[in-house]
Amino acid sequence: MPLSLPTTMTHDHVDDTDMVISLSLPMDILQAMSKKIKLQIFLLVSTAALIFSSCGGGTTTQPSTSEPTDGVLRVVADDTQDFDKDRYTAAAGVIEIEYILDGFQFHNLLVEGYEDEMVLEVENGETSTGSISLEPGRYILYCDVAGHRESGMEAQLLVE
Ligand SMILES: [Cu+2]
Repeated sequence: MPLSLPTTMTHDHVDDTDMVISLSLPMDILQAMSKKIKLQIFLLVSTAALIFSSCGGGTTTQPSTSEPTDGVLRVVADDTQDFDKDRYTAAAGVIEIEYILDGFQFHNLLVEGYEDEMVLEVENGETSTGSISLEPGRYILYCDVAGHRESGMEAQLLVE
């Protein structure tokens, strides 16, 4: 205990060991208490941070499955003959669609029953854009290249 040393040296008539014990004991308790409090505060803060980060993570990752903020419906196709999602959503009216190819194979994108309205085609990492006017309802997006729809290039489109 470095703090108790000067007091024990100046008061030589007082028993050294008593002074050391009486001075150092409350110090130890205080230090132990403050350490405990600090630990509790640290745990509290880290727990709060964990809750906040998990909440924030949940809200930031969630919107990707729903309607994009800029109103553009993005569909990503890849060479495994699949779309990035099984279900897309869009707002009713004129829907802007961005068909992004994450690969090289030729793919197209059609809305079942509306094949005459829009056909988007991509190849070699291209992005094709188009628009289609749809009423609220459930639609099917697909690629009509032979065998692709069956392989997984089919997705739901919910128009709200
Ligand atoms: Cu395809």
